[in-house]
Amino acid sequence: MSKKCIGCGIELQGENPNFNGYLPTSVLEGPSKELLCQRCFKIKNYGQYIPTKMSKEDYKNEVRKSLKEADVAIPVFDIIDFEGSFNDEILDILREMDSIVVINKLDLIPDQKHPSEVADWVKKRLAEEGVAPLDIAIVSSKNGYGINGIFKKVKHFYPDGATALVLGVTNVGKSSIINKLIGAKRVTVSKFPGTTLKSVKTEIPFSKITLIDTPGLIPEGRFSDFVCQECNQTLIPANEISRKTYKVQKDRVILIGGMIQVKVLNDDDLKPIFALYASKDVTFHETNIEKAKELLEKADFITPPCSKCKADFDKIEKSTVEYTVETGEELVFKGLGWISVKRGPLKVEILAPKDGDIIVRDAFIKPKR
Ligand SMILES: Nc1nc2c(ncn2[C@@H]2O[C@H](COP(=O)(O)OP(=O)(O)OP(=O)(O)O)[C@@H](O)[C@H]2O)c(=O)[nH]1
Ligand SMILES: [Mg+2]
Repeated sequence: MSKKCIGCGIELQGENPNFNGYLPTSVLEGPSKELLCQRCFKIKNYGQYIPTKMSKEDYKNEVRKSLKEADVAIPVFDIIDFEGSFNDEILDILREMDSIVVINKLDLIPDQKHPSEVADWVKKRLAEEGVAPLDIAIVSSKNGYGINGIFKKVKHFYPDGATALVLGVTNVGKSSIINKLIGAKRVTVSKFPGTTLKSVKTEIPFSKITLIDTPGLIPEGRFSDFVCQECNQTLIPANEISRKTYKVQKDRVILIGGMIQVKVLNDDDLKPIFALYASKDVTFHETNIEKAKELLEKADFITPPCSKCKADFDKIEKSTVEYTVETGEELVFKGLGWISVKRGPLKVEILAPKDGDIIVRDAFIKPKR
C-alpha cells in the first residue's frame, strides 16, 4: 500500500518533485510513519501558496468515496459567507445522511450575537434547503470557542464511537477544526483554498471517534472567484468584518469595491436605512451615478479588483437587476458580503457580474440605527 501524507492525504512519491506528493526517496523509505509531502512542508513552514492540478471533479469524487465509510457528516459552513459555503453536492449529501452542522469563524462577526440566535437562524435557513441536521455547533476554530461542543454532540449521538466525514467548500476551516478537535497541528491548514487534496483519517485520542478530513468542494457563483488570487485573499477576512450604515436618497450609489454598484431607487421622503457588511479590505464608497462610472473606470483606491486584475474583471459580462428588500431582510452577494435592511423597503438596482449569485434572505444581523 502506498504511503500517504498526513497533512493533505496525497499518495507520496519519490520520483518527480513537480508532482503532488513528492518527498525525497531517502525520507520516503526511512523509518518514519508520519510523513509530510514537500508541498505541505512548504505551506506549514513558509506559508507558501502552491497550486495543484486537482480538478473540481477530483475533489468531488474524493468526498463521495469517503462518504461510504462515514456514519455521520460534519459539514462546516463559514458564518460570514453562509450562502457561499454550500453547493448542490453538499446539500444532496446532507439530505441523504445524518449530520452535525458546524458553523465556523464566529470571531469574524462584528455585532454581539448570541450563538443560540445564530443556531436558530442557521436551522431555519437549512430547513429552507430541505436539510434537518441532528444538531448545530457554532464555533471559532481560531479562538477555540465551541470546539468541545462538537465533540460532545458526536459523543451524545454516537456513544459507541463513529466515523465522521468533515466536509464543506474550500477554506471554511475543516482542517483547522480537526486540528483543534485532536489537540495537535496535524493536518495542513492554509489561508489559500485547495489545501487538503485527499481524505485524511485522524482519530480523536481515547474517543473511538474517527474524523475524515476532505478536500474542499468548489461552489459556483461566488463574487470572490471573479478576481485574482491576491484579491480573493483580501475577500476572506482574517479579522472582524466591516459594517457601515447608510441612509441615502434616490439615485445615490454605493460601490462595493469596484465589483458591485448599488443604486438606490426609493423615491419617497422616508429614506431607507441599511448596513453594508464585507471584509475590511473591500472599499465602500458613496457617490452619484456620473461619478460612479468615472470611479469604476479610473480610480485605483476602489478595490478589489486590484490594478493587476482590473482589466480581466472589466471583461466579465455584467448585468443590471432590480431588487426590493424588506425591513429585516438581507441582500447577499455570495463570497463577498451583504446589505442588511433596517428600514425598508429598500429598492435598488444592482450592476454586477452576471454569473455572481445574489440572494435575498432573512436578516442574519439586524443593523443598529
Ligand atoms: N478568522 C478565522 N479564521 C479561520 C477560522 N478557522 C479557520 N480559519 C482560517 O481559514 C483558512 C482556511 O483554513 P483551513 O482549515 O485550511 O480550511 P479548509 O476548509 O480545510 O480548506 P481546504 O483544505 O482548502 O478545503 C485559514 O487561513 C485558517 O486560519 C476561524 O474560526 N476564524
Ligand atoms: Mg483542509
